[in-house]
Amino acid sequence: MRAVKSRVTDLAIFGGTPAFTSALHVGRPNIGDRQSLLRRINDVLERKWLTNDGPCLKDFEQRICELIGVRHCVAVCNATIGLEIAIKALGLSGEVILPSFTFIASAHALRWLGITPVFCDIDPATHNIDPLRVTEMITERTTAVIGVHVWGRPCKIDALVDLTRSHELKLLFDAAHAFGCSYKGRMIGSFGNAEIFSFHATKFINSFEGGAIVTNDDELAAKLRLARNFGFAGLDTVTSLGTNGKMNEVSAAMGLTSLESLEKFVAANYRNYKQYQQEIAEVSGISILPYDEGENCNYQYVVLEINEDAMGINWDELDDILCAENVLTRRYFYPGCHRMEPYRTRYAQASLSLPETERLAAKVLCLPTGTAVGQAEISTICQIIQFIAREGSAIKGRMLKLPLRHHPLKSYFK
Ligand code: T4K
Repeated sequence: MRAVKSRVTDLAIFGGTPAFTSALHVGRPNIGDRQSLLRRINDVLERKWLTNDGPCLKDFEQRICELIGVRHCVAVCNATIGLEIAIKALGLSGEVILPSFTFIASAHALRWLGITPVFCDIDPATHNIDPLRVTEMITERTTAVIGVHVWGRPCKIDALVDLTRSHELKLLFDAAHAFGCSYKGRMIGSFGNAEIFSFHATKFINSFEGGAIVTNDDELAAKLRLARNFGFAGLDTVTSLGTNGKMNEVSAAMGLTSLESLEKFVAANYRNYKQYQQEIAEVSGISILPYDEGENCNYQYVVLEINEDAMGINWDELDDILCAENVLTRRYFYPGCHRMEPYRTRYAQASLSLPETERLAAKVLCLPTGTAVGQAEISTICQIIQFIAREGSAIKGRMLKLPLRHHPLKSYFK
């Protein structure tokens, strides 16, 4: 077989031909059975019941309760609104502790409600909030901790439950990545006061846009349902403050259709993860974040950690090189929420207490996976990575001379 790249100048970043003619994305949506989706949408149109507690929504919520083994599922228009509704319904105020190594929505949901996010460092082995560090961040203003199950790998839930219980704090989980995953054999979704899933287009189960708050607390669930629908308790009775967090019927139809293909999507993600793992295993300077195969897992992120000393180039350079080949890797969650506005200006000292977050954010890259990526494409990506690792120092030398980097996503945001 002809090598994908045999000379450094074959790399597209140095003028060679890109390995792929069209872009491979991280987060390309999985599409379930089209006929099934179109049938459902047709039914929605026939019923002329497009939103507000429709039959698709009820069915979707019921299916999630069964799958997760949780009493209540309140589906919402996206996970960010889901977080906001849950935060409000739990009466959080003052300060809430959460990791900085997460998508910005986790922090924004708090700040949007006038609550101060207090960023806590992570355990570099798990990429999740470090319970030992949480204790140090608790003050008299702290009302809750939000754990984020980053990449679908569960937080140290037992430790977080113990410490929030002993300090009488609420415990929420941002489970945006963790639908279909388990912790000690129990499905994510039934821990803490509530957990929030995302069904955004880029998630392995999607409802175009969407999310769900799940809880075993009956009283909280009733509050969440009211809050999702402006606080309406009857046709013309509003009993509390609320917002519009409703999921529409077409989204719920897509969610139901996605759920039907859940096993197929997980199988594709697992196959991709194992192939990347095998083909990158021998590459020095790169490791793939492992998943606990003894648990349920959605394998929706393939996460690389790059060791610059061993590889010769850093994660940002690898990102640029792969993007030039049309492999649109993502640097999630660089540079960390604390280095983004409005937090960067308000908490200028935050990085001092977040050394692990800073180190990790500058070495993590996510690779394309999901049903849109095939075995041949992964082989090509791995061959390019192997080549880059072999030629690391020669590539580094040339990169330094480049006048301009060609990252399509980075230039889009400039
Ligand atoms: N908490 C956590 C821990 C989260 O990760 C997220 C969201 C949330 C809370 C909030 O959930 P939602 O409110 O969104 O339900 C993406 C997603 O937009 C975001 O939902 C997700 N996390 C985050 C990790 O990733 P971006 O900025 O990378 O999205 P975007 O639009 O650049 O999409 C990524 C790639 O996917 C693109 O290169 C193209 C491809 N794509 C995207 C869409 C939307 C497609 O091929 N088709 C599509 O329809 O944030």
